[in-house]
Amino acid sequence: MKHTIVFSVLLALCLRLPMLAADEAAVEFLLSADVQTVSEGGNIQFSVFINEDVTIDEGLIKLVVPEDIFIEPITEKAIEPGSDEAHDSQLPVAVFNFTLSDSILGQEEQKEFEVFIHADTYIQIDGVDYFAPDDIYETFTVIPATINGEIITYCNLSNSDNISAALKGGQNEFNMSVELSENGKLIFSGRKPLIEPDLDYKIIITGAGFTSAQTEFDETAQMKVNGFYPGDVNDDGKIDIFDFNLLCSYISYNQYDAVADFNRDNKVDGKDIECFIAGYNAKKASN
Ligand SMILES: [Ca+2]
Ligand SMILES: [Ca+2]
Repeated sequence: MKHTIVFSVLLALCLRLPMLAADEAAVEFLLSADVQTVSEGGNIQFSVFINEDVTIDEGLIKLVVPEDIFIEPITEKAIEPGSDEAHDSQLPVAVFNFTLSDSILGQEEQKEFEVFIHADTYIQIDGVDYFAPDDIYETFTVIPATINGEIITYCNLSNSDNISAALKGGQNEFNMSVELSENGKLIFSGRKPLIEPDLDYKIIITGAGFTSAQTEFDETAQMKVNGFYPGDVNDDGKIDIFDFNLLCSYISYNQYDAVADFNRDNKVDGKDIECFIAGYNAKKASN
């Protein structure tokens, strides 16, 4: 009797083993990211798939992520016993959403990272555990976050000479570049620095012949800077008769000075008077 039981157990094992081996060979774990390139402060999603149709009894899906680049990442998803989750190759067994810190790169222009499936990862199918190999990974590239916005100029400019933009928060000031877009809009842009949450940040625009302007930094909105008015020749923050007299004297003496060349066409002439009037009126309307 005892021998019969032992024999039966062995027979059962023999019948089962080849089947397990076949199954184990067939279950493959796959990892994919929704984007290949992500900005500092941006989001990236990783999905773990099984290559074929399975019903999972239970399991644990775990990732190995680079240190200090994601904000409070949750890297484990348990599939509770008795879940009986049906999956096919299109439906991920686990999805992980990560937010990148906004200060990963320092001065580097970009950097590549890898996320692995942790070797503790397993799924149980029909009572059998299938572990993930430890060499399944996905790469992604982090690039700097940038900020940009439009500077309203009240008259059409030929170039962006002698115009500066900066992002300022507390004692920190970061220079932005300023350029004219193809459709003639004046745009400031630059790399987004590490934003300290307890500081207020402003975009500040200055330029020869213009009143300086500033606007609250708001990365969630399309920023527009108003108040960069042409016409302040003597740089006292006002646009008045003194500026107009200076402008007229430059024109009548045929003299060039960048402070009176509001439209940046390298001439001081009637077009700058038009800019002056536009700036004067816009400033007056805003008061
Ligand atoms: Ca003035
Ligand atoms: Ca001009």
